Amino acid sequence: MRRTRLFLPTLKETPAEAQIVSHRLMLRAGLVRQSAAGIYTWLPTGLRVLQKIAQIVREEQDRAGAQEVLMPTIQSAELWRSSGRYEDYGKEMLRITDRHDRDLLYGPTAEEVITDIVANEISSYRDLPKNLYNIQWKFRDEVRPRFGVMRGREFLMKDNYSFDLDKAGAVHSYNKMFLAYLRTYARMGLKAVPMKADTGPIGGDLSHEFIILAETGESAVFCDKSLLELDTPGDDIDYDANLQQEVDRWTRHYAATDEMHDPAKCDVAEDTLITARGIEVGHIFYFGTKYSAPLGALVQGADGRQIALEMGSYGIGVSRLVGAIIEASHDDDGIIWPESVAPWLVGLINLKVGDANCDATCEKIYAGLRAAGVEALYDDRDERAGGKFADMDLVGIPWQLTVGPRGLKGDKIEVKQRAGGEKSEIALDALVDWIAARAGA
Ligand code: P5A
Repeated sequence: MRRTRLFLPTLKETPAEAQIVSHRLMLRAGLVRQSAAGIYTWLPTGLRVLQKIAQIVREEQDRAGAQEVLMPTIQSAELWRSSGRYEDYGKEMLRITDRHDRDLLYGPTAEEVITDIVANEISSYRDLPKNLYNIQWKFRDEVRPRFGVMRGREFLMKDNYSFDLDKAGAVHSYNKMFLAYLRTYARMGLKAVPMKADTGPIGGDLSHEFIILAETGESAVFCDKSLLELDTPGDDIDYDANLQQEVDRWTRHYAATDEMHDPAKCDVAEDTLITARGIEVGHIFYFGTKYSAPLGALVQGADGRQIALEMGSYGIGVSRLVGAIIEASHDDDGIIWPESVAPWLVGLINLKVGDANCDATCEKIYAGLRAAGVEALYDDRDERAGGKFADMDLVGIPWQLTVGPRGLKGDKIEVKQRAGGEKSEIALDALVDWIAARAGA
């Protein structure tokens, strides 16, 4: 992408309304703009990051055996009356009336919609288990939307729903998601800690929140230090072998959110107990037949009897993750994107636009990167070098290449890595291969 064509409105000043660093940087780096309280427009650069995060989430859901669907944002109130949640959900639910006076709502979550689909389409135990997910906008009329996309009113969530014949099957599905979540966050450069959690309006009695420790987090949490040292399962994960043992490796250490913390049951020595704040980037639930029974999601078992399905639901805050990653990875100059979610892997800075050699060299590198499948942002603006460097750092591009008349005399290009700031000089004719071998590797 050429910077002269890109719609990327960066700000030098710190916006007064932003209280936490991720919100400030998202506005300054031109990722989003607020449209109404807790409602944002995603600008091109922000959208690229959001889509990369969604794609990682998608790949790990697919790997764990879930299948993607797309449910509507607008739901019928009828379904929620059947489950008994229409009144219970309260003011957080945005209620809508259509021209025929029918009650609709903007979905805050989708247990009812998916359970209704399964109730209509699945009738035999032979069709189980099933696990369906979607990545869709949700609306919750939060009392205090704040911190930018961290607590929005409209936000992007990955939500999935598992359907099993019995409790053992449902716990197996739960455990698979537990590990899939750890892998998902690790791929974004995040250490997410699973913690015992309260179930609120979703329900059930088995639940974990996935928490990123951060001072600006909205939740108070308590956990055993050793959890931060555990390795996440690798690419070769076999979901059918050793699943329970792998989950136990995590759950045997004490970790609880504020609501679930019980000092009487916490046996962690004082010097190994972390008392901190955290950002909830995911939340998983097992709630048995809470929705399947009232909505009639029953199947015929092997013995011919009708059995209500055992269900769980699993959420990841996709848009919240953009803020959470920035909270975890930034410095005074701006965002430091992990390569896996960076809007572009490489930034190319032309120090002297108009100089024939600089222009031609940049065009050659830019074309070479494209041919090698490396995404690059080419700053071809005729502006001062200082502003261009500052923008690349602010926007957080992982690898920055600088092409200027002085370096070109020796056929050298300067390469800077955003994380750590390390600089090297690379020979022009080796540059594209050098970058392609490192960036995204
Ligand atoms: C699980 C999936 C649910 O809604 N039903 C379907 C279950 N869980 S949850 O904990 O309420 O939400 C899941 C994740 O969504 C993110 N999230 C938000 N992100 C931004 N702004 C909000 N207002 C907001 N509310 C929830 C969180 O990451 C949460 O873990």
